[in-house]
Amino acid sequence: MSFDKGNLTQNILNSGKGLSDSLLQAISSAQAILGGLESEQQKLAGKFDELKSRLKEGRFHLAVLGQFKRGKSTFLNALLGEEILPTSVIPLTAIPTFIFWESARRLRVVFSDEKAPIERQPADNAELAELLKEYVTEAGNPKNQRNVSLVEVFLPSPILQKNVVLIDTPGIGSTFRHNTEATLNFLPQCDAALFLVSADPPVTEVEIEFLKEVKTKVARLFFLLNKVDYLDVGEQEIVEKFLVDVLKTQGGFTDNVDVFRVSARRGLAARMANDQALWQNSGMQAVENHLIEFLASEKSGTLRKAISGKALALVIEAQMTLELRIKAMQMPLADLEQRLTLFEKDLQEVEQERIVSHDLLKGANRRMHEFLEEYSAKLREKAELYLQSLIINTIEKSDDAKIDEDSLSEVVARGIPGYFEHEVGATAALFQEKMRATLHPFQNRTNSLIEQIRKTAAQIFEIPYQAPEFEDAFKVVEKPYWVTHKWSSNLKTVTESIVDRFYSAENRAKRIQQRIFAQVKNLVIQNVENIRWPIYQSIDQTFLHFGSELDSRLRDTLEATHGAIKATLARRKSREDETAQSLKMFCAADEELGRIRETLLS
Ligand SMILES: Nc1nc2c(ncn2[C@@H]2O[C@H](COP(=O)(O)OP(=O)(O)OP(=O)(O)O)[C@@H](O)[C@H]2O)c(=O)[nH]1
Ligand SMILES: [Mg+2]
Repeated sequence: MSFDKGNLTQNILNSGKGLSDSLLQAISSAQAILGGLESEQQKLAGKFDELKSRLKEGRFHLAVLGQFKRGKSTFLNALLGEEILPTSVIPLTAIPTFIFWESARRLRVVFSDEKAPIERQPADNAELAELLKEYVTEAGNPKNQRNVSLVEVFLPSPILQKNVVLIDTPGIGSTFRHNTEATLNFLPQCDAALFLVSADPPVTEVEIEFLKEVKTKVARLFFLLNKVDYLDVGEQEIVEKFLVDVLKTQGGFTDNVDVFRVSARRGLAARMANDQALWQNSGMQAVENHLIEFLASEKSGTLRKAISGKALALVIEAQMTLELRIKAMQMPLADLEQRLTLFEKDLQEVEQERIVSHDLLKGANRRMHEFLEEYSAKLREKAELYLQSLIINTIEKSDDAKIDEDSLSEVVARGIPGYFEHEVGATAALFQEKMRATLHPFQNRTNSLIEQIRKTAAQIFEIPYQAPEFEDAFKVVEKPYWVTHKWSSNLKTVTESIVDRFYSAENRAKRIQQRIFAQVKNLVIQNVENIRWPIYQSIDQTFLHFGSELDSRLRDTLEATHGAIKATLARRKSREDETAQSLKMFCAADEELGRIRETLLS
């Protein structure tokens, strides 16, 4: 315990030094006060760390999407005011690139295989641009042979300081379909997406199809009509009207569609020449204002409200622990002993309930595994039927004599990624929901035990009762694994048996079909296993994490109530003379927390 009243104000001032943000300051002050007290307060002080990092993490994720060569990378360079992202007249960006704010330039390349990420600190933007070319472009990294899964760029660019993360994505519709899949997978984490189309041609079928998928994944979608420098104002109006019509009639957009007309190229030139009029004229100013100023600050406002509420709940909880200590110090010793005995009787009941809950949790874990096995068996059956139907359709369409195993293998190999990519997403979502539903009652039970302990403590020791704020203990352990997953889709080359030659064309086709079917079976087994095994592990880890999280919450509550009272009693018995001093200190801390509470409420 290293807290004294004289240092209190200094402590608070120091903790908030250099922070202009009042919420961050209130959080840091509460943390500083609690950090100098007993273990139950120190634990609460630690919980403020998470709030601090969530404040910092609450960045606005904005992805730029569109068909290849629409000018996505040029647009982002214009926003950044630097020529960093590679741009070209041929399809270029092959890897999603995330751009974050940081005071020094840095590059981080993350791989989809076992390789450790690469970190670089380029001396200037030119070096950074060169490095990026090596990893994110089709020319530097053809067909993604380096197995890069994403690239992170850290830059001291002013726009990023507005708590925005910009994401450059590979253009859709080029020959690299795997890049489109990669883009679709991270979209749910984006707060908004900008969809770039350009005047030449206005909008294509590929874009409309892609948009339909994007629409289901991103909450806010905006359109940029880029390259308007090719058109005069009259033509721009015609193209914009055409775009809006197509989005409404074919893209399924019913509400108003936001379209910004820009010339990213002029915008970039404006930034390079520091020409404000040209920046305004290029249409970039309007986009910047709308997206970054308005949307990002809206998000940050909502986040701050939520965090301020959580900080308040923690301060209130801390005050309850302080008041319990204060009461235990002020009460006559005999009285304190008596009330403690009463409290302990009640706690025995809580312990019984905790044990029962643990046994029930084990049963739920077992049942979840049984369900997974049944589910996987069905998945195998379904996948096999699907792939068989692909083969049968192909055979039916071709002449029996001309059927060859290589082209049938091709059909299967092409069908597998799309099919399993979908199944993996659906399966993961299903299990996540099922686990959440299963675990929810356990969380409720633990929460009511915690409430019971606190209510009893408040009643017996006559302090005001404060209802705690409960966090969700459910967390799926395991990262989404479908992003980087490679599907096995290659059938082993089958050398046509010599015997086949003696069969009629029809029988020969049948024999080929049988052989391919047998291999499809093996492929299905492998691929379903790729889905089943991570989920199998995730179930166990999630249950384990959940069980220990609930236990530790219960332990913390017991420590903050029963533990604190017992410790005070023991200290009073051995060092009664120190009590007066400690009492003063706890009262001062309680008072300061009261002031912070008022700030958070205002
Ligand atoms: N005229 C004109 N050209 C532009 C504009 N914006 C981009 N371009 C050009 O369009 C070409 C493609 O630009 P990029 O920024 O590489 O396009 P991208 O969408 O990132 O392309 P991918 O990465 O391949 O998907 C380049 O030659 C740019 O200079 C613009 O506003 N006007
Ligand atoms: Mg690009």
